[in-house]
Amino acid sequence: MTLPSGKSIFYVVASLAGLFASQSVFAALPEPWQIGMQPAAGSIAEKATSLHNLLLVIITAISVFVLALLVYVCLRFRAKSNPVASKTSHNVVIEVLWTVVPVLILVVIAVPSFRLLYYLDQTKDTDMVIKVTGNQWYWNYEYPDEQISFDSYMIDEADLTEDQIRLLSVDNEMIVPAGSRIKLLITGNDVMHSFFVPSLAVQTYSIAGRINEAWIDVPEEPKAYYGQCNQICGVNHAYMPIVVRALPQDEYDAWLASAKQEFAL
Ligand SMILES: [Cu+2]
Repeated sequence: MTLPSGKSIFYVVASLAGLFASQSVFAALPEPWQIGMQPAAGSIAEKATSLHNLLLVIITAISVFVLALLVYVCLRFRAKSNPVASKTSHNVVIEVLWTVVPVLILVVIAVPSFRLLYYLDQTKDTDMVIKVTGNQWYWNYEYPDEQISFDSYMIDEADLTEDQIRLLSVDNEMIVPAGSRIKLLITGNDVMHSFFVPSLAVQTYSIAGRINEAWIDVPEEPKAYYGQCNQICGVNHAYMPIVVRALPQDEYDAWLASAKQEFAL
């Protein structure tokens, strides 16, 4: 028996890794048993993820500290080991500490938090505009500069093809050029909906008679970003998913040419 060469082991590992990663390479969507957030796509999502990671460290440290204090107090000051209770009612040092330390922690949280809020509040240097309208129970995408508009319905489970995803795939996806920055004008036609694509870190209410602005940075690689309506909007709320598909510029141009035939306003 010959031992497998380093090269062939590499190929086996690489192809296995490819097998497991294939879905996540081309798509950002929820995975079975997922615990963490979806991989961040675009500058807003990256900043949101790093704030989330910072908060996770802080809240974990606080929780562990409080738990340790509780355990210590339960053991040290129980009746058996501390028969004569202390009569202390004030301690200036401790009171200053438990006021100042939480204030400092809140300041540490507030600075990156406000920075992120202001960052995503300002829509700057966008390449194109897409108007998103929530309906019971589908989305409509309008590209005002291209004079096209189309509805996007979920594919029924019975009609799914092999490469489509149950409850997430749609008939007409929101197609965008990879590597672009897009301004979203989000509105509604009936009840409230919410346009939510976790990997792109966009979650904005869709409300009739009101236009909410948001923006997304679409990364360079061609990929599909899956999302769902995130505001209970009636009996089919769970069946109005969102697919934002980033295509290379030439494929986007080809799609746009055919869309102008099919979806002209
Ligand atoms: Cu909904």
